[in-house]
Amino acid sequence: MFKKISHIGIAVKNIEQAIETFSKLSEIKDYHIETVEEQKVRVATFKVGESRIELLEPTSADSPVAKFIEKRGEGIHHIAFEVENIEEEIEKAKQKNFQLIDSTPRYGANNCLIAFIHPKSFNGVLVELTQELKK
Ligand code: CMX
Repeated sequence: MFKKISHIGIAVKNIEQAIETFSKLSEIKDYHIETVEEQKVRVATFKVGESRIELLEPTSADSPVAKFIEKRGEGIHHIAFEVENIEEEIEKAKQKNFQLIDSTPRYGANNCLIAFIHPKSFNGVLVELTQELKK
């Protein structure tokens, strides 16, 4: 079962500019940036209460986020739900015939294991399952 909304990922062309805009709008000044090589993105994370906003800038032309921006423009890219045990949730989603993009978890931003479910499986919304790793 999903525990909470972990974060919303937003595809942006220019992360510095998006950070400035989101800081101005939210009045949240704290954030951190990291690069997730495997996903070919630079991620700026803002903590907003119990959840986060992740601004995603592609690091190469073949990044999934670059393709998304090319096809659909900037905007909401995915919703991530926190789960207790990602492998169990992947198995359950498979058994319920959801189309898994990742059938084994990968490493994502913010010290998490992640796995994506195809937007065709859920009304055009790309879903990320995420399990926080203990620090
Ligand atoms: N949300 C909603 N729809 C999306 C989408 C998204 N994020 N990305 C693509 N689509 C749509 C496409 O527009 C396309 O729609 P149409 O069929 O109507 O044209 C459809 O999904 C299928 O696209 P596709 O050609 O099969 O596949 P793409 O090459 O566009 O890849 C996807 C789509 C979701 C499989 C790919 O982006 C993927 O594997 N994503 C998971 C990894 C990822 O997104 N990583 C970046 C974030 C990492 C992080 O947060 O750490």
